[in-house]
Amino acid sequence: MCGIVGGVAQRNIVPILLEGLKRLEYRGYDSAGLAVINNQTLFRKRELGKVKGLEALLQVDPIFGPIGIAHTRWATHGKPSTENAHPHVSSNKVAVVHNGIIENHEPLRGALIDEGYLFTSETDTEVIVHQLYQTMEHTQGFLKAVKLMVKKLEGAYALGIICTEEPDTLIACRKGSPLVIGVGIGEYFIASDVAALLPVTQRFIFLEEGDIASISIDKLIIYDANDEVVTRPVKESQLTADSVDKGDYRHYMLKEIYEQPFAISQALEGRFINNRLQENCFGHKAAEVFDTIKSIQILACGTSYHAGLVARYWFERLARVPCNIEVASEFRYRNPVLAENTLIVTISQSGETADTLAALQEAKRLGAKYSLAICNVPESSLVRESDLVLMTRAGPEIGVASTKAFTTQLTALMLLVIAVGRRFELTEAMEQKISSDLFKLPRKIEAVLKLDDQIKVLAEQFAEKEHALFLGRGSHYPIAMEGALKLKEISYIHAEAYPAGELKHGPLALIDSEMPVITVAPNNSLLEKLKSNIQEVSARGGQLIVFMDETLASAASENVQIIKVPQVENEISPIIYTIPLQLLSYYVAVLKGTDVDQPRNLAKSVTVE
Ligand code: HGA
Repeated sequence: MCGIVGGVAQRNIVPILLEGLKRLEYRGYDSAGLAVINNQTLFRKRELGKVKGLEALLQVDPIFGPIGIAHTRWATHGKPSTENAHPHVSSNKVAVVHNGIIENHEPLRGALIDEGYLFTSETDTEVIVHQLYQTMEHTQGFLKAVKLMVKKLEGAYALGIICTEEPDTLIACRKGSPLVIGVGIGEYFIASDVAALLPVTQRFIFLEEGDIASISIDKLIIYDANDEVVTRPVKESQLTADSVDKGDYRHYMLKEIYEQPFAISQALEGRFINNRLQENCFGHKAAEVFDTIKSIQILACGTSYHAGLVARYWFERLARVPCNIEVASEFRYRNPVLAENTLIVTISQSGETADTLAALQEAKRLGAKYSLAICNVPESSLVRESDLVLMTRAGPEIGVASTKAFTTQLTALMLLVIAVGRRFELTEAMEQKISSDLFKLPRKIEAVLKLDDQIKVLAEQFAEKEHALFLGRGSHYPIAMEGALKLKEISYIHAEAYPAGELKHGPLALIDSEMPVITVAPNNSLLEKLKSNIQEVSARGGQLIVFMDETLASAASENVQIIKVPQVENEISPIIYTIPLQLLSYYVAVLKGTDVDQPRNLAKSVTVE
């Protein structure tokens, strides 16, 4: 998604802006640009493609200035092009960078065109800058004009704005899209996430909904949604500039796959005493909420949705807790019926996923009394808007294709199953068993990661394929879905997942010798059923790759390859079987030469609807 960086400094801001943009590249984008003011004159550079293209442009034709704004754009309105790249300007006096969508851009644009404003892009963003310029013509002062202008905007925005008439002031606005202020020494910066600013500060102010900040070198004033001056706390980030480095790994994704043993141990750290889960890890109101609830409604998107699907199996099978799950973007417009005393559980890596946030709002509108967020970013909107929270503690995840965020979400969800399940049919003995299994996870994952070389070889069979099927049963069906999503996301191979029992109801027609069928086959009560499904594929000449428990007798044949997965306890097995599928999609993508960490068309933190 779009990334914003900006700042007012006692030095040339351009290198800080460029470094910030590079640190936001992981979010996914199609073009980049920046604007600075120097001696009351606005200078702007924009380029289609990567930040390094913009950097090259600046080397040939440099610009300088102590105040500026910069942007990586992920197009929503208007194709990726230099003309549509931000910042957008009006009369070469005002410049704006924007993250979000202005829903009423069409009527605003029409009215501005009637007044003679010339539009040079297809974006919704350009209306903001002309609307501001138009307001300034009738208003005293930059800040006052911004306050009046935003009242005309419908939709979501984070904005960074500079203006030659007040060349020492940067204005930042937040409504529906995240924005932070970095507090330097005699300098201030803004960004859509803290990662952009870590080389210049670790002190951050998180703007809240409706905030407008007026920022100059020696003064920061924040106005809240009611136009009252407010003081927002300055928070110290634990992250350092190195936290988001690739280290010796070729891609962030591979680094993050290998970080999973540590990430999961962090997710468990300090949350148990003698194999008993301490419920206060969900927040001080946890016991009161869990005592009241009668069912669970999970809301999430993408990979987080798959984590939720696994959790539904766990909630119902292990603890008999009624559990529903729905894709957030469907839930929010479906006008669903919520049973009384339902706990809304949202799952999002960034905590800024626009659809999930909106679905939570919708659930509250429908009368949901309690909400709980499973999230990786403590300062995020989702965390702020939920009654209870369980942080996944995965650490920064930079690869667009989620890996460690997913397995830590699953770990966190299992903790929730224990906490809620105690009030239903999860016995203390079961809790003890699950807890001790969870603590074995880091070692087990280390063992699974040793399959790396074998999977690298396996990946060679996929590089020329156009389609693949993934099969699983029970709580491993969502793992097959996640495997298919990973392969799609980074290798662009069309992949679909089916519950293995569904195969004969249609997808079996696709099977031929060109179709790889990846099957997740742990040693559980569904194994015999799954074996029959494997036979159905094999009998029709399908190419089977079966990830199977090492303790099982293998039945490899000409068209059935077996990859032995270290033996694992039943309940945590979905977490384990995720790992080889992550490695498979990674190595296929590397062989295909795709942009593994920033796959085409995708964004990391999906902050638009
Ligand atoms: N609507 C703007 C900004 C898009 C955005 O926020 N993407 O994450 C545009 O299309 O330029």
